[in-house]
Amino acid sequence: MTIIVTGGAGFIGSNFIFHMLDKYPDYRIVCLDCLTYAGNLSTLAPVMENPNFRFVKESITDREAVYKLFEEEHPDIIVNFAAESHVDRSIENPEVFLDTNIKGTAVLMDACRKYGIKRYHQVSTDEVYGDLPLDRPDLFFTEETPIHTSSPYSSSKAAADLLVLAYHRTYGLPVTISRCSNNYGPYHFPEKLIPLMIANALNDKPLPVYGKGENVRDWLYVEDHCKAIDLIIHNGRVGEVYNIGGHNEMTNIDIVKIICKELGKPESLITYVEDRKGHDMRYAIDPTKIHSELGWLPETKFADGIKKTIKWYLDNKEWWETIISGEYQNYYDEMYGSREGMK
Ligand code: NAD
Ligand code: TDX
Repeated sequence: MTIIVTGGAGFIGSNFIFHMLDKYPDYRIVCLDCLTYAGNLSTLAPVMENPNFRFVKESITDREAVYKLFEEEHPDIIVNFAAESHVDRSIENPEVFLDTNIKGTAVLMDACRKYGIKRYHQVSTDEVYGDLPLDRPDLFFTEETPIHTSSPYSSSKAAADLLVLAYHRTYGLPVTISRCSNNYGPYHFPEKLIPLMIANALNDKPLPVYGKGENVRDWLYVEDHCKAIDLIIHNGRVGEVYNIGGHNEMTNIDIVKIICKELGKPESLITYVEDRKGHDMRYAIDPTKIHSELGWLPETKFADGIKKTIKWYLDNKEWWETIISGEYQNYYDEMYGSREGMK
């Protein structure tokens, strides 16, 4: 079995590669990643010497390079993690999101049509459903919830999902889609809420909470997401969408306070800043389908997962300190420097 994992030098893709190489020692895993600011080759250092692993530095938007890779590897399965993934960046500059997230998905599926494939799996997000109101805790996203996006990021992911379903109906491509809630865990890029707060708290820097911090996200430990995708590519029904989430809703402010407490840092570091434009209020997944069809359930409780995650950031300071000391600093200054409260 040969699996091409795109975006495998990023947060979830790298965790997925580790999971697959560990669980299936006879599988060949090929990582296709062009190493944007979010891709980090040092993350893959533990598997670089593994004879069942190959890294290829190309973009999923490069048709020639993608076709060449298919000719060389004859993959059975494609798992597409490669994407521009940060909502705030999409608000500043949508174009690259359209290019990678939509065109890149089409190029990969064209290669699947041309060379034949057992399964194309699209890693999508709960953000394609838009948001839920805070005063309706009885509402959850199901696979039938209409697509209703808020940001250029979620719109580009939704467009890709629609293309994937269209390639299934029009060309009979054997596809599956998973829509997961917010992940956390090792190798999470420090622009995202949890690692950003851990890094800032450790450096005694302000902790920028957007708006009132009352927005709700449904957090899932990254390993549980990887296990769900593993189940879907092996046992999921072709043409189907599977929601992934563990009923672990928390407000942003509660998350930041937990991080302060775990690190022994004062809550006075918390700084309320200008809100994200179009900020989604609440995400909450109903995972009934993946549970009843594939037997998936999350294994890591948030109380344990956040401790493991914080320990990982403490034990791997070099990984994130290298990131935040480089080009990322310009991004941080641009994104936060002008926000009231952070000047
Ligand atoms: P990430 O930003 O950490 O990693 C993205 C990876 O894709 C990087 O290694 C980057 O170099 C690579 N990449 C970007 N453009 C590329 C291109 N044109 N060609 C090849 N590689 C390219 O993202 P992540 O958080 O690991 O998310 C992975 C996937 O999961 C994304 O599709 C995202 O939409 C989805 N997702 C993420 C979350 C989350 O909470 N992080 C939740 C649900 C779904
Ligand atoms: O500095 C911050 N302050 C803050 O209050 C940052 C970076 C975020 N936030 C808030 C915004 C959100 O309500 O925290 C929440 C989480 O923000 P992000 O970590 O940027 O994640 P989110 O926007 O929820 O999107 C994530 O989950 C769905 C991923 O980045 C997406 O790729 C995924 O599809």
